[in-house]
Amino acid sequence: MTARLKGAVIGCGFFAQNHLHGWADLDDVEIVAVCDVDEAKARAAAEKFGITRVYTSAKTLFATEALGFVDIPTTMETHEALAGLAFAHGVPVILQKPFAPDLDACRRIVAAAAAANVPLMIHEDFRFQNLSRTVRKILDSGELGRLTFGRLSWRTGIDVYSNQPYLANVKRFMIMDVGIHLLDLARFLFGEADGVFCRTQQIKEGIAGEDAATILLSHEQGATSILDFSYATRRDPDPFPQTLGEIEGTEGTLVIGADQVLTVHGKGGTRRIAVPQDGRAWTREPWTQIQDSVVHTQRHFIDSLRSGVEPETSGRDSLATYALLEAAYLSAASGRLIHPERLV
Ligand code: NAD
Ligand code: 89V
Repeated sequence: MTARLKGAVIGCGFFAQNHLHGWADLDDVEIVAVCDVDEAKARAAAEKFGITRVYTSAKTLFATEALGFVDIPTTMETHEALAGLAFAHGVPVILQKPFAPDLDACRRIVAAAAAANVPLMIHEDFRFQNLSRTVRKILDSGELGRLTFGRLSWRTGIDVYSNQPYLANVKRFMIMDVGIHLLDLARFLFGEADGVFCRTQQIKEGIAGEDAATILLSHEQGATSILDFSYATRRDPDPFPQTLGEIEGTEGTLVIGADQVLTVHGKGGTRRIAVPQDGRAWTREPWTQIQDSVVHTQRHFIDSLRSGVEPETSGRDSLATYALLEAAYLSAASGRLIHPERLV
């Protein structure tokens, strides 16, 4: 049997609970320690997941433990310092999205990982959803022909502020929180983009940033895509957290409908595909789709460490996603079409 890879989790807050469940589902991984500056959160996680060692200082964690990797599901302003500590100890890192507050910080983290020769992956999970992988397979089959158009739509009215109160106070809110997932998914499905136009809106009163945005991308291989996303949409049923949309090619169309149902229309006719969920014991609606994808993201990270192959959403690769994010904010501020830096 393959030896279990020993890891630690730094940050035991809201979303880390999914990470801890996910690691527990991987037979070839063992989380040997947790760390949180809030000791009560670290202790609660350790107790719930049967983890023996608890730290309130990442410095002490790295000085004490021999780790095969570290998972950092903290918010982005802590990432550069925490990842830097891991690199100094030669420990591979998986960092939750958003990568860092701006592209320069992302670049510094990627450069530090490269200088230390330590693997770095961004936990960008939308592309690892069962739905996204099924769509990618259909595109790879060539059934739709050459892609001409795509729309990815993510609109909800859920009260995101109760689970993640810090989102009410951030100036760069919706593109950073959800747009980043769709920008990565657009790269995954339609390829790299060389033009970005964006309009943002602040619909809810009293928050610091935008809570809705629409982005138009021109892709190098010829398709146009539209990404529209909102936390201020009143809809019944509320599709949270599903990405809906459609993809058109010269030979057919794929519609991403509610409840993970795809309708594929091609030369051979029309068919419906119901994309299954994993059926894990700990996942709960409406979060199942995202919770499943957390485990797939973790699996990909561990497989890439074991094989020595750069992960899909490595730090280096993710620079291209963050270049699109910066271009979207610049476009929204200037009203202009922006040509982002080609970073991968
Ligand atoms: P949170 O505030 O609930 O949790 C962060 C935890 O990190 C807190 O417990 C905090 O005490 C701890 N922490 C902060 N600095 C630390 C340090 N230096 N050392 C140790 N612990 C430290 O945040 P959250 O809502 O769980 O969000 C975390 C990240 O997850 C965010 O970046 C968010 O965007 C992302 N997120 C991703 C998804 C997804 O689908 N991929 C969903 C929700 C949240
Ligand atoms: O990814 C996030 O941070 C969350 C979401 C609801 C999209 O999972 O806000």
